[in-house]
Amino acid sequence: MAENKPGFLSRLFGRKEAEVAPQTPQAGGEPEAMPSPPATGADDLTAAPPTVTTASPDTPEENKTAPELAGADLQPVEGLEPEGTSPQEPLPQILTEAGPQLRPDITAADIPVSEPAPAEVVPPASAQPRGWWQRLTEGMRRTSTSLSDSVTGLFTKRKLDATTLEELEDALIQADLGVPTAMRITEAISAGRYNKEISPQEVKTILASEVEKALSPVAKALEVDRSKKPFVILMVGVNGAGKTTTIGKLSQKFRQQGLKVMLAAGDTFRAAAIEQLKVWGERVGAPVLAREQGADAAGLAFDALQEAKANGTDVLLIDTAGRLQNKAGLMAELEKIVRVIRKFDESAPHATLLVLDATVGQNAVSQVELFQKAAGVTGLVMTKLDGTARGGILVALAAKFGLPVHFIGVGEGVEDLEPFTAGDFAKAIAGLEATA
Ligand SMILES: Nc1nc2c(ncn2[C@@H]2O[C@H](COP(=O)(O)OP(=O)(O)OP(=O)(O)O)[C@@H](O)[C@H]2O)c(=O)[nH]1
Ligand SMILES: [Mg+2]
Repeated sequence: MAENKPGFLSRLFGRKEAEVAPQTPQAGGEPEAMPSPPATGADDLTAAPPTVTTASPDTPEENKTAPELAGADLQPVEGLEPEGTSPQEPLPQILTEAGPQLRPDITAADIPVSEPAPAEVVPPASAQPRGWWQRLTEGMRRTSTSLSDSVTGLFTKRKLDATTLEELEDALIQADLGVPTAMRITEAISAGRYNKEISPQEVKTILASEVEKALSPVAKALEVDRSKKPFVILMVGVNGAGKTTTIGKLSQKFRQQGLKVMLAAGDTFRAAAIEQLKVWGERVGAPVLAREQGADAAGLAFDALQEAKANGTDVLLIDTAGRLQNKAGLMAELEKIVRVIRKFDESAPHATLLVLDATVGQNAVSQVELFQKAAGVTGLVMTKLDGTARGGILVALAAKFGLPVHFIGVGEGVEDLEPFTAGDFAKAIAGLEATA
């Protein structure tokens, strides 16, 4: 239950690696190639049939195919231009709160939650987890692996000389803060203190203040523009980053704000991914538009927009398959999804959120670069900051790209998504106690 959860910051920097099981490919690791679906032709959708709603024809052929094998034979869509939603294409299945047809082996119980039952997905304020500051303060006490440990260790009973400063700069770079920021922080620490004693507390304070300065410009809330109906959010990222889970968490937040939410199961590559989103939809009380495995993701996104518009949805969240940023064919497919969405609404997607796994460190830089190029990323969400995270990379990303950071994920439960705030994050990095 929420009441027993550890504090936010203890999960942010204090847990051992063994306690989480990050699935994201590491930089330099052999990427898992994502199979592509057949090009069913959704790009030319200006002539697509209007609204596709609740029809859900059986597709025995597809269903006979084992999920893993079905996708493996499929080719990337490079060079293929689709020709509109084919009438033969199976129609999407709209699931409602009342009657989702879930796979029997995957149930809502399989998704870790900090909330009890789907019926209580919009809990009253009193049922919320402990307050932000309480969780923050408790979390700080358990912080053991933050950057401050290595940084402040350097300064115990030592004067601030050139060697110490160099070591400090190295530690900051090791912590993924990026060379320019590491240099700036070192300069700020040395200013007026050269050859003098400096206390670990002073170092922490300056470090936190410099990190906060670097992060403040990017700490921006995700604003849902109510004049856009639906407000379309596209989730992108590499395999296992936390896209689907974050969709579930975000949906819960939107539902709590009284918004009508709809989900689109745009990861059509794996049957399990579709089922996973359906379970989240059931949990948070949001209908899920899904097609069978192998369906065209762009066509599905288009239909989801039509449906969302027709039924007065406030926020449409579109899931996508995980893809490695260096796989050109798969990135082209993402471009296609965006292109098709824009055929319906030029201003959409209104937010394209890149979900970054905090455990990957430096690889996040190329993820931002290439996903931004393909999909026009508008904001970041960093997940798994409760694991052995390398959250320092956010500082480097802020300096290099200046993209807004909206949320951080600090657990697998539905409530474990916190708005990103520069000061708190900076204190977590520096190992400072939070102040209420
Ligand atoms: N500890 C922790 N685990 C998380 C967090 N966010 C997601 N996860 C877990 O990470 C795993 C992958 O999450 P998914 O949401 O399936 O990731 P995805 O990006 O949709 O993955 P693909 O669809 O395979 O590309 C799941 O086991 C999640 O529970 C987080 O903030 N903290
Ligand atoms: Mg997913």
